[in-house]
Amino acid sequence: MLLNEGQIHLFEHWPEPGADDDKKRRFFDQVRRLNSSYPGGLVSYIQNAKKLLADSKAGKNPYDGFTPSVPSGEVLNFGDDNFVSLEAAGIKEARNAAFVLVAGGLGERLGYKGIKVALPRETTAGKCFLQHYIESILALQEASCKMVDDGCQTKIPFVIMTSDDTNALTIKLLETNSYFGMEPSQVKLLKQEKVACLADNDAWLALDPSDKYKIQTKPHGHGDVHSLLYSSGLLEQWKSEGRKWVLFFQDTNGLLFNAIPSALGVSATKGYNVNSLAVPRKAKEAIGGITKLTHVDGRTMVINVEYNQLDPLLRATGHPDGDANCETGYSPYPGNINQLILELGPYIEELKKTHGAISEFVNPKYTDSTKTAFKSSTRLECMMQDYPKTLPPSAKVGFTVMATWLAYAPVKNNPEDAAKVPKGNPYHSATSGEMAIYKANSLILRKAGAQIADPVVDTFNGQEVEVWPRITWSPRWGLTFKSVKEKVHDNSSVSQRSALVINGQNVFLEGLSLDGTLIVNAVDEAEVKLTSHVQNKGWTIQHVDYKDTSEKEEIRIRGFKFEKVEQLEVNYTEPGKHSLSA
Ligand code: UGB
Repeated sequence: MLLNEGQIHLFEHWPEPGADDDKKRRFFDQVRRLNSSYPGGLVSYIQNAKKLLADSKAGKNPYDGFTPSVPSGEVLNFGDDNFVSLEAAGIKEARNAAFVLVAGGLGERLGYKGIKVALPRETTAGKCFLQHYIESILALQEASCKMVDDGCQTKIPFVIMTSDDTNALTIKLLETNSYFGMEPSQVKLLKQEKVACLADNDAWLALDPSDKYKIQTKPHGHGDVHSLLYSSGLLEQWKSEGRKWVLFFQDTNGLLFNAIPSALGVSATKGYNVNSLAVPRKAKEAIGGITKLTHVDGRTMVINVEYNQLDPLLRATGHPDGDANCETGYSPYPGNINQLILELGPYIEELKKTHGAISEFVNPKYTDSTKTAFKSSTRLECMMQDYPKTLPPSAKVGFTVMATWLAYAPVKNNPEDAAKVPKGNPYHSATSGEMAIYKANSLILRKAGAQIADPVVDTFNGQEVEVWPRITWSPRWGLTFKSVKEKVHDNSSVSQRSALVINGQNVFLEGLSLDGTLIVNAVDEAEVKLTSHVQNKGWTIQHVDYKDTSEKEEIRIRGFKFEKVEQLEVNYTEPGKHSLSA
């Protein structure tokens, strides 16, 4: 098969039969794996590569014939009546959902050595992203079951797509933390395989420079999640259990679950087969733009145009300024945050046709303008948000826009690159990712009626950010705006230098006036009212330089740490009514 596809170079250096037999077997083991993990096998891979490489050499625009325009979608305003009723609709549906986290990427832009889901979401409570995601799914499960009140025993399935780069560390993180409270049977890991690298325009497979019996491989992209789900049989299993929705999300967005209930509510009430979450996008921001594409033949689709392609597409279609902000100060194209909600039934029907194969692209770096040689080997890639590209025009494809402060704060850029981001554009760093949690929680409490002090501005690792009071809570406390509002009363206040951690479901802010650090831990059966003035020296923020190797990497990348000078920590372990008074 390899010879038929013009790959004789793979064998040219082989010695006579009998020599290097173990290495030759190992080579074919790898070939077998590469063949079975790609829809259509290696023959398809090589043929697709030849076509895409020829198109790339010819400078063919993948959007040839398409004109972009600004699509219209659902725009939600946090906390208004529509938002609250959509959240309620979403919570009701959550028991029929399954969650899929794509976490196969190494996060090269962040330069962090471990897996990104093990990073702290914020360092006040110190929980990692994976813990927060699992606790959020469990909170949704509990709230959804309570809402239908039929003694529901449903367990929301949680799939994590890993890769060779992340699989072992993800398993270790789950096992050493008892799956963060989730039943291990609820969690399934699907490992994506890398794909073969391509050495030239003829799609010759590249050999590993350090091992001539090994084909060099690189990641194929998050689009693999569809074929893996299809071949795992999980989709059919979920359908037989009566599930209706599959929610996809990425590794480091600590705000995402603020947006899940209402977005799921939009999917359910609008009957969307595909619903993408979006936020207002700054021109040149490294997130795709959701765009309506109209072909000369009349076809239209609403789809993500990736950040590196939006500018050339706009310039080629009569927008000389390319990817630019409009009078609102934002790009007119909403920013894709790669949180997709797919309706399970139509998703399965589509995958039966495609087997989960997603439209691919290739991005070779050529040595010169003749485009005859590559600087280094390349490979085909695919993106999960390209799923709607193969859908028929009858498919209901929509999107939901929410405020960035509420829904999107990824951790992707290392401190040096973040500091170079154009002024006014988001940093997408560990610093901004953590500060965004405090801002969102402060604004949510404000909207619920509490008096939360204004932020101060400070600079960490060269990034100027707003520092709000360090307020954080477990997902079971504040899953929806309604649940927060029920627990917060007007006369509570938190000063700017304060930190407040709430772990417990029935903790009420009733006249709390906090100036310092307060940590409240309460069992479910305890009903705790925070009614008094709490004052102490609290936790101060210390600057940390990212080059300071005496600090842990997860601290260095955020540029600050807390000095825990004084705090009040209260633990309510007994059922009944309690109140924290002076
Ligand atoms: N990922 C995998 O699981 N496997 C892979 O092979 C590669 C990645 P990046 P990217 O919302 O912020 C995406 O690298 O691809 C996982 C959208 O394409 O962080 O540059 C990886 O672990 C873009 O349109 O992002 O950009 C991570 O969880 C925009 O929406 C996820 O895939 C942008 O994200 C994303 O990988 C965004």
